[in-house]
Amino acid sequence: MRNQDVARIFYKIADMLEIKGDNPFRIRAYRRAAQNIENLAEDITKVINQGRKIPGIGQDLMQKVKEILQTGTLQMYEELKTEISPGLLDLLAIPGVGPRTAQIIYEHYGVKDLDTLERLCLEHKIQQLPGIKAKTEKNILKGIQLIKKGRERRPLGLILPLAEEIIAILKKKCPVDRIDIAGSVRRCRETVKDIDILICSSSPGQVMDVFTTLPMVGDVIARGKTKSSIRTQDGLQVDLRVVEKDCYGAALCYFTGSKAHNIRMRELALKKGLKINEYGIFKGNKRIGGKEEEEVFKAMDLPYIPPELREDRGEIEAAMEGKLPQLVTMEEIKGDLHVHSKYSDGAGTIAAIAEKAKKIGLEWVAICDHSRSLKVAGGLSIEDLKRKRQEIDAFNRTHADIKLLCGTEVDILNDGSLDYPDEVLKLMDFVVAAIHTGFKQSEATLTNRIIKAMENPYVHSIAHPTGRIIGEREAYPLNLDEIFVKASATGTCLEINAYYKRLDLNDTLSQAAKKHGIKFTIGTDAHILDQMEFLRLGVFVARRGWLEKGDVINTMSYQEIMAFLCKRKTIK
Ligand code: DGT
Ligand code: CA
Repeated sequence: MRNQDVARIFYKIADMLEIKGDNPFRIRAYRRAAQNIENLAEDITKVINQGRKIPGIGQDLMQKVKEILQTGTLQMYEELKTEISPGLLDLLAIPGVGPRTAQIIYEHYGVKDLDTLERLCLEHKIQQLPGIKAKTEKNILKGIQLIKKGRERRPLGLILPLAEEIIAILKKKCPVDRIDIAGSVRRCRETVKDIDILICSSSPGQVMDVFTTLPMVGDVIARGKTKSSIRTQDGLQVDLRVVEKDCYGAALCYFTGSKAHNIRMRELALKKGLKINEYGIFKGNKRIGGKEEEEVFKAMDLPYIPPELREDRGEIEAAMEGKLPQLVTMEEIKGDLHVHSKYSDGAGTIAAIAEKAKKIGLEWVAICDHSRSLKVAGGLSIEDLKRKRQEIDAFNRTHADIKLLCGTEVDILNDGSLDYPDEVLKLMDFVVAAIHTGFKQSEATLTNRIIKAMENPYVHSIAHPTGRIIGEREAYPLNLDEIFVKASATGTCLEINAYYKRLDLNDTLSQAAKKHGIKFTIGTDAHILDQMEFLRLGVFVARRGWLEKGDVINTMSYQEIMAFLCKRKTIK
């Protein structure tokens, strides 16, 4: 149980007592206790076990804290909950709704869900209630929208730059010994709930001042000595924890998670007679380490496990057996295998794409435009494609420091045939085939379309194989086992599309595909130059999928990849 969980129970009790019209002093005592527990610099269990006092918490409340720690809840809290209707409790959970307002709304409308309350606010029915001002109604609406937004998980590609910006400002404006992003952002999950940051500084007060007044702050949720939380104007929560130097590694491990990984690590520690938590590694009461993250793994005779693997998907077992993968790195990536140019619906000229690729540090880039039947996306006629081939050849003759591959993202038509004949595909350095139509077809039809495309000797890879779009569209139905078997048999690669809303294949499917010996292509699917910077997101997916350098053909030099792609073309 974390300090925050204990505090939450006390806050709820205060709200419920207020609804019941209890003694204001008693209500205030619970709120103050909740605040103090939240701001406690140490684990509350430890403080209680050592018989120490917590400011603002007398004997009676102390007894209640102990009961929560022992049983996970409080009898009095459970009883109160039965006295107050759940609908009313739900209303209380909305920021901007205090106990009095909740009660008035509930009495008049008996509101049970957010959508109904939102509708009532929009119809200005709430401000017609006695004692509720127009401003309160507006705040409630804001609160509902925040809750709704907060329920969503957001794409990493949008959140990571924000997290990096916050880190940069903190580094610039405060004395910083160490600072790291933790949580799901550090593990590079495709979507995240919030941003967790750890910092070690000689001036924590200053850190909190800067953090709570960052330009992107919408609301300050809490400001404490060791932890503060803000919500950005966009409704995203960011938690910042100040950590002592000696605990930094242990805290970073703990707050990086995942929770499932942490639980397994703690179990393993117990077996070894050790205890690990966010404050360090302990043997009995003796602290034996925790300054560096590596120490935590070392204490358990494990090699360092990269954050992307910490999901309890076999990484601890692999570490024990010395079988952790040597994950592919961004530095090893030499090229991007899917960029659109002005020839189809991209914004950049061939030269501008090449320039951007050079800036990113790439050696080569494959320009893959849409094929002729995809008219909405400016699909190329065969003549245009031939013209593009000539322009790229001319470019390559005059440029030594960056090379272009002439590619196409060829449509897999409804019957599984391809949108260009083989004689045309043959002219390309790289062919990635994709489904852009007929998403509503049956699993068998969609699977067969992809299988047929893989049987074509000129198709090197399948673009965004499952078609899902994060937060917008589910994957279409496919028999992936069959697809993996076929990809492996034909030597067809599968794409990890690095566009922030696609990330398809995803991490777990890439891990499964790798077991079939399949190789991967990473492509940003960039339609504007800046989107080429999404490349690292594809690498994150690859890393979370346990892929190594040899699994991803983007790690090949220009000569190597040209040789590899040519070989594939002559298989059949
Ligand atoms: P998210 O925010 O849902 O995208 O995912 P996380 O993993 O960032 O989750 P979050 O922000 O709730 O917590 C950050 C880390 O703190 C989490 O990865 C592991 C650690 N943590 C949180 N709650 C617990 C817990 O109850 N037990 C343990 N062992 N670790 C926890
Ligand atoms: Ca998080």
